Formats: sequence, C-alpha cells, structure tokens
Amino acid sequence: MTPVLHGVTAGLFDELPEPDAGADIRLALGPGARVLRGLARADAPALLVALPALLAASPWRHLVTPGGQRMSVAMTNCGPLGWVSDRRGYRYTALDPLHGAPWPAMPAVFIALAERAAATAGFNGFAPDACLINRYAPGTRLSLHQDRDEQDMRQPIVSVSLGLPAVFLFGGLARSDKPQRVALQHGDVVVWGGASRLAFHGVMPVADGAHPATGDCRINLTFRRAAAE
Ligand code: MD3
Ligand code: FE
Repeated sequence: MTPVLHGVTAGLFDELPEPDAGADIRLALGPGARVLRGLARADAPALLVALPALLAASPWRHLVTPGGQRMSVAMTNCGPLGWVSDRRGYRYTALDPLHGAPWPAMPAVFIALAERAAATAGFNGFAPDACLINRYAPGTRLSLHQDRDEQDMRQPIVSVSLGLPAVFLFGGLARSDKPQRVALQHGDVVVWGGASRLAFHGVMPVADGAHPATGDCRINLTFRRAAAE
C-alpha cells in the first residue's frame, strides 16, 4: 500500500472479493473510484417519492459561492448536517440557514442504499451524516472542484444519479489533469474513496430531455461523512 495523501492509501480495492456469479457491475474509474451501474435503479421510485416531504421542510435554493456567483445547480440537504455556501465560505451546518430549523432527517431508504453502495465498493461501515441533494435543469453544469469540507478523508462519498443523464468529469489530484468523461444514467451509483477522494470533478451541462422518473431534470444525491467519527 502506497501512502498518497492525508493518510489515504492506494490499493484499497486490491482486497475486493471476486464476484461469484453473473457480471460484475463494479467498473473501476480510478484508484478507489467505482461506478456501480444501475445499483439504485430498483430503489429509485422510493428515493424520489421521499423528496416532496424533504423539500417541504428545506426547499431548493441556489447558493452563492464565496466569490459571489450564484450556483446554477439548485440544492438542499437532509440528515444531521447539510452543506452550504455563502459569501463567508463553504461549510456544514446542523440548521438550514433559510429558517434556522434542523435539516429534515435522512429517510431510511437513503441510508440503506448509501451503506450498501459503499460496502459493494469495499467500504464497510460507511455511516453518512450528510446528504446533499442537487437538481440540474437542462443547461446546468457544475464546474471542476474538489470536495474537501469533510473532516475524515478516509471516508468515501457515494453519489446517486436520478433522471436525465449527465456526463461526469473525473479528473486527477491537480486541476490541470485532463478529466475522463463518464456518462451517468438514472440509477447509477458512484463511490469515490481512497486515492480518488480528493480528485477534481464536475458535471457537463445537462442536455434537454424528459425522463419518466424526474421530468425535465437530473437529481443527484451525494452522501458524505462530514464530521469525524
Ligand atoms: C469525485 N456533485 O455536490 S457527485 C458535489 O453529480 C458534486 O451532483 C456532483 O460534485 C453531482 O460536490 C457529483 C459525485 C462526486 C462526489 C464527490 C467526489 C464525485 C467525486 C469526490 C471526489 C471525486
Ligand atoms: Fe463535488
């Protein structure tokens, strides 16, 4: 095992068990990054039916970056902690700044899927305390960035794609590394950990379209462990 960054080690997936039957859905994107094609497909209706109650408590909003730019992605959160951005910076909060009440609880079906996805990719015991919910209308993009507001970089991130497809950009540890392009469809799950945890990543502008599950948008659920254990 080669130490890489902050004690994160390469080779985490060297110990993945061999699948015993059928096709392996786990596609290696990079060290520690796995695309789990269709893993959330069967759960998608239950995930989406939970959204209106979450949005009634903490509605979509367009956050402002510390530089003063309005983000084109609409966001909200559920779980004990939520990711927010404003002129003062990026951080996790226990209270929704819109009204000062806690973020709505993470539905059990969200937690179970996040744990199962992490375990499938080799991360047992993932206990997310934050779920960022992103909505991409056609034309919306997310520019290249790193996720580095979490306290324990040994914990992976689990992302679930719902609705319209998107082209995901998966770069390296330097902003200048040329990103790979990966098409993510409804029901695809990606687990990012190990040496890929601090990779630069982004989302190309979502193309116009209609999806039976979400209508005219892409929704991404991003599960994280924000606080230290
Ligand atoms: C790769 N969201 O909210 S999740 C974000 O599709 C974000 O909404 C994207 O990036 C979306 O910060 C992608 C996938 C993701 C999350 C964390 C990563 C990819 C990652 C961390 C390292 C490398
Ligand atoms: Fe990100």
